[in-house]
Amino acid sequence: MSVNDQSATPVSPNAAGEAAVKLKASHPLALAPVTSPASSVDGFIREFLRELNFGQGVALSFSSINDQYLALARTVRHYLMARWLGTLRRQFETQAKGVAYLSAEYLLGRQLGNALLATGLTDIVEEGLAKCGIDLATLRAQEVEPGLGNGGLGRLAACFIDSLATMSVPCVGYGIRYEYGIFRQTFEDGRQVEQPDNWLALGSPWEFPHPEAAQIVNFAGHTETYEEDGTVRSRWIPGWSVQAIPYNYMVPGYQNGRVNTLRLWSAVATNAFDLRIFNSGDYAEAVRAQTFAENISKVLYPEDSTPQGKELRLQQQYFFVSASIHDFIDNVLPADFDLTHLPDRVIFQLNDTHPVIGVPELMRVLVDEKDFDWDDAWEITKKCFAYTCHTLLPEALEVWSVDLLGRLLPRHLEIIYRINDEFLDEVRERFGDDELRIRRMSIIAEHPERSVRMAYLATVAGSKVNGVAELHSQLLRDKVLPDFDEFYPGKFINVTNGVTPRRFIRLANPALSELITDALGVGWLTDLERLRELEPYAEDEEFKERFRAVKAHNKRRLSRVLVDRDGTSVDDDHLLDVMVKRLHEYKRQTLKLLHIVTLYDRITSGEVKPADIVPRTFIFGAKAAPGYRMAKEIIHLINAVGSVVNADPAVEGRLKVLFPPNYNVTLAEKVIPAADLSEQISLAGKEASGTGNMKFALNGALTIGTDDGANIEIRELVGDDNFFLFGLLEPEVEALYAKGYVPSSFYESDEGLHRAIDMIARGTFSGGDRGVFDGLVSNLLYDDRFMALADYRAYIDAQDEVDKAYLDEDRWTRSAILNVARTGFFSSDRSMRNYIDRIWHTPPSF
Ligand code: NBG
Repeated sequence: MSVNDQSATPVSPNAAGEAAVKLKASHPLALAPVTSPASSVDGFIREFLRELNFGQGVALSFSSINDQYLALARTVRHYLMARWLGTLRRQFETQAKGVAYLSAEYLLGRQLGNALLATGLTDIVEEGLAKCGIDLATLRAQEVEPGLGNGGLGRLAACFIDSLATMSVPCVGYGIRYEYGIFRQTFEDGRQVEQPDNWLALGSPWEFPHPEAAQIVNFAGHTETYEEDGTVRSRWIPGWSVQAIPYNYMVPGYQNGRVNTLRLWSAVATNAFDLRIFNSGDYAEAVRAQTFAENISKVLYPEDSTPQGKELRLQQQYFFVSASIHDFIDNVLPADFDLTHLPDRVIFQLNDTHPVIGVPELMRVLVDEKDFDWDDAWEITKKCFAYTCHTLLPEALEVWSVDLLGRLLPRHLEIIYRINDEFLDEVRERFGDDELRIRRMSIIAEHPERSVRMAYLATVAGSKVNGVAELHSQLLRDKVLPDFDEFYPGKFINVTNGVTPRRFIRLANPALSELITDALGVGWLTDLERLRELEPYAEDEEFKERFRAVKAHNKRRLSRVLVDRDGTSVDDDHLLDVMVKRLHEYKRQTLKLLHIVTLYDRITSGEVKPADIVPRTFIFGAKAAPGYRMAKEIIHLINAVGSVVNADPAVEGRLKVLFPPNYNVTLAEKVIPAADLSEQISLAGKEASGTGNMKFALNGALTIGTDDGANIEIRELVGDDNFFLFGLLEPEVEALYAKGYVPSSFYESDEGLHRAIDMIARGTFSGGDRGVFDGLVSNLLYDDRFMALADYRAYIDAQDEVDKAYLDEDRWTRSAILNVARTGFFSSDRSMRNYIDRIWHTPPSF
């Protein structure tokens, strides 16, 4: 069969032996091809050139890098296509229970490398392209990553769908196709400036729009009651609506022939909406309406862990959740499906509170549209949802004012009220008229304004509620939702987060992967606990030498990237000390800065000789929410300290501070494998889990960290000798708050701290201008909500221990190897197994 035949000819379902399933001719499954293109270098070249010539419309000799990248992406996706359609077909046939992962964010990272890895085509493609005179790495670098998430929460969703595909578990990821993802960060005079992230501008070869499968999503209007066969029913008369157009993305499993789907929704105006206005003759108004509708999926809110209660955000949430639930019912289930059995077919996993409006939406669909009795509908709904909480910060728990919710989604508010009434009746039945308890547990808060507590709604509706690390889950039960834990014994569980080893070890760190494979053989990438078998190699001189060579190689690779993008570099012989994560006060980038300033002070004051300091390069990577003033001041200070330190001959060759702008998944894949030291220094009890911490440990960095989030589990696994623990424990933090925390007392009593803060206040890093960092300094001295000053001395002492350990090269390498060997637990495959066994009950389907 020729190349052309293979990829272009639709095959009828009957010819493909699918007589058992009756599909409409228009059904997407009816077009499933049965073969993939040939997996040979020549076959690849033919396919690639065909895409370049006939898809992209250019000859090789005239093609740009972008042409080549797009043609390559389309060629690679052809290889996945048969598997994708096969997966969909089998899913439709078996009707096995699957996961519908509802997440407002997916921080995917680049797709090409992952698709090549999943198909096992990297070598063939590299060779084929080389024969055409093209360098694969250059084309990979051309890809703009889809930054459809802020940080850990969105990246976790991406890791989870990767694991589910790799484990052959049916899953559809549902989310929003933001036209602009997380902003592109630049610095001007050291200050963050946000630029729009126009990730779609050069083409988007990984997506498949399906306008024919659009859903209508309604908003506003009013509700009314009517009688039908003697029952009073409600209906919603919406005020306006938009269309949700699905864009499908392939989520390939790792070399297992499975491809799941990520379905992201894009908003456009409905025809009816336009027409009404067009007919009134107001063309400009009609165009405005279009823009209004399209605004819904225009931009990702750049807030991480601190949502603002903006109307457009609620619109986004309802938009994607409503479209997804309808999509599942209309397109994934067979036409005659009895929704009583919905819990046997799907579990909607709520990734934080953003999709919680899906609970009243499913109730509305069942009761108002499908004529279910309320109680029956509630029984179904409770079995169909589960909720993951990702935070402990009170300001991060979403609430929506009743006023706004009632205006935008009047029927949903009625439904929430009824859910709440019935829930509180149950509470009264159990605990009597304990009004304080009722007020505490009500889904509706009365102060400071009447509002809906989305986490409570999710807890009442969810079959399970999970936290994301042991400590977080425990605090969630004991501190955030203790009444609910008492009321629903067994509902709260822990599932510690994980990360995909495909992207964060195999793709990000090929040199380490090769070393591991040389030692263990293949198979560890889908069975990460096997890294344990590396333990004996921590004593093997040859292995240790090779391990060090891998780190050195990764540092040089990072250095080349930094030279290219920013004109900065990492010195080979420096300890590479890295803090990359969103900028947030609770994560305490300022504490890291105080350490740097202290080292700088030690040298410039003559307290220590430069030669006696372990040379370090510090790397920060962090975006601040554009409206978060203090976070932006901290960014400014990091850059200010960097400019002074990097230009001072007194510390040359000993200290260097780098802050590459626009930290994203692509940069993470270069920074993490090069790091020696991973900074995980949040105030104990504030970081729900962290996932960066896991990526560093798996790539052989040692952690300096507090007793917080998943750091605790990392330390338990790697052992105290291979982890630098410091700082207050969570109960000590609580006790200090209770006693009355006075940050200035730490400043007064610790000379090093005093000097460091004075240097900032005096203008050492702002050209002598004392005013520049006033706000930041007084915040530290008189508020310091996250107790950086209280932990300063312990942190500095722990860093001095780091220096000592680093000087003993043999000990350091041993610890680094043990970090890799003992952290296989943090594979997202393990997290997924926990969700499957304890929450979803969705076994692998084939
Ligand atoms: C974040 C937490 C992290 C955690 C990720 C993934 C939010 C609301 N939460 O600690 O801050 O690792 O979620 O669970 O973004």
